[in-house]
Parts: sequence; structure tokens; C-alpha cells
Amino acid sequence: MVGNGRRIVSGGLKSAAALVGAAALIAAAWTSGTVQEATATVEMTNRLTFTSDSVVIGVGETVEFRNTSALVHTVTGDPSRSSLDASVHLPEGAEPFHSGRMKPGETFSHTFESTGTYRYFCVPHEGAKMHGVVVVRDREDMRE
Ligand SMILES: [Cu+2]
Repeated sequence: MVGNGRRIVSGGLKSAAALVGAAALIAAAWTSGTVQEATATVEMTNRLTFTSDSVVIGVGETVEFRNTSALVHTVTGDPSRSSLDASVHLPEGAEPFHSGRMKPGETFSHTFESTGTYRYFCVPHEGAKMHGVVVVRDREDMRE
């Protein structure tokens, strides 16, 4: 999925552009290592976004999701709960996960046990494309 550079830009390809943007972030994370490493925190906002879009952790590490907004959100990496193919991607063998409804102020932690790229989303805001990416690397690879 990490593309070969060329893309057509037009008004009708917003979600494709968002995907390319996410891929670029992942690529940046892989090469620079300056995005968040190790155990990470992601916040859920009033703007129907996750911050950061993309975090990089080592296998077996945990991401804490915090609902710092005034809205109910979820953190969902479960294809059976999504209606859009683009909302969820799990590495082969990875367990689906789902936070349930998170009220303002609540937190949810998930430990990522398989390497690869996870794409997750928020059930109530799937239509608004509220989703994010966690890249899980071998710890060996993180010592550079
Ligand atoms: Cu949401």
C-alpha cells in the first residue's frame, strides 16, 4: 500500500488523498524515527480526529487512548464493526480490538502483540473519517 509516488489529485479523491497522507506519515516515521516511539498516547478530539494520526511503537508495547473531548468516541480495530473497508486494517494474525463507547475523560489502552500496520477508527464518526494508524515494529529494528 505504501505507494510509488505518483498520484492524481482531484476534488473527488479526498479519501485517497488522506490515505496517501497517512502513508507518507508512516514513511516519515520509518525513516526518521522522530514520531512517537515506545509507549504512546493518542487523544480523541472535538474535531473528530485522533492525535497523532500515526504512532510507532515496539511489539508488545501499549498505546493509551484518551478521550479529551466532550464527545463519545471509540477506538476500534475490528473489521466486523466497520462499514467501510478503509476503516480497519490489521496485520495478519492480529487480534481485533474495540474500546466500547468512551465518554469524555475516559481512557482505553491496547497492547499490540503483532508487528505491522494497524488502522483503527471511531465507530460513531466513521463517516467523518475519524481514524488513525499504529505501526508496530520489531524491537530489534528500533535500535538504529
Ligand atoms: Cu469519534
